Amino acid sequence: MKRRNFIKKGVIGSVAVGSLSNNIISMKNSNPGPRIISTWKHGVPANKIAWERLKKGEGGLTAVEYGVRDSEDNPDERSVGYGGLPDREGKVTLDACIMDKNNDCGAVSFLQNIKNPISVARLVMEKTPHVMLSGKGAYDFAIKNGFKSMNLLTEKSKKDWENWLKKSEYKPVINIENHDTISMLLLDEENNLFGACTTSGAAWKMHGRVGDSPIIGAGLFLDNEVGAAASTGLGEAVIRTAGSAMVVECMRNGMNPLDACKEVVERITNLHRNRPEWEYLQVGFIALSKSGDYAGYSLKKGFNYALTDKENDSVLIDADYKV
Ligand code: SD4
Repeated sequence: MKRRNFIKKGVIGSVAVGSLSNNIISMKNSNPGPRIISTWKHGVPANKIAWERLKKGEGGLTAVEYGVRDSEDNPDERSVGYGGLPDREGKVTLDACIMDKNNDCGAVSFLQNIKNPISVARLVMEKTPHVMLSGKGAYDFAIKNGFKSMNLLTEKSKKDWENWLKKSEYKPVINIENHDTISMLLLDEENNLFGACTTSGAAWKMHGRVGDSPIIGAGLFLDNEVGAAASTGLGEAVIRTAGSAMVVECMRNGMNPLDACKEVVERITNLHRNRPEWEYLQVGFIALSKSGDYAGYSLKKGFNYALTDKENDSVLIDADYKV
């Protein structure tokens, strides 16, 4: 199906607003107004902040940036930014990326001692000819642009790391107390898409390990003609399947967001069923189409995501799951 036809079908073929329980809403028209979805329960306050920024006219990019910064700033969110769980050497290393309606994007990976990697990612996008800066290069760039260096390892995270060292067993917990990487997708009043994703990555990873979250196409992808998708969970599995890009591509080929997420989770399942990490593997996707349809779907139970729009003041939705 040609791209234009697909988009048109999404508009003409849609029906009245459905219920939240079936995880997908079909829109009455092509301008559903602003809509924001983001992963996990920390998406609830993050969406509120993004929504306020959007309402003030600050634009979709600033809205997603400051939305996810809420999780980066919060030391009680143990898998994003300040207070995130460290790698096996006790270092907190951060990954983030951001993308706008024009496919412009910026990312940082393996960044240490800077609290807001998402804002550094935005600057990479706006001030450099590159898409991603990593490690010391990303840190130096941040410092040069006015970011402050700080210790991101809180006492709480240090204690958890010391406990982990006793067994030193690497088996990422499936849903870490229901909070995890934050990925946010936003559709603005003009039907333009924006996205952001930020994390401290898998706890107890090897030093230097980079996950899916800063990789455009893996942790986050959007095509302003089709839709946007983002992931959470075991990054290696998402990278192996180019997860978020594939969700968007499935939408381009006519699938609704829920079916697109299911299709990619199915591919991940088939690839990993016989691998040792299957035992602890969890991946989840959120997707938002150009016409405002949205969904969340995960491999295993426990994934949820936040929705904010004119009718929903940041509600938490349990995602459907495969097994
Ligand atoms: C990663 N996807 O680094 C991220 C972290 C995450 O559950 O979402 N973990 O693999």
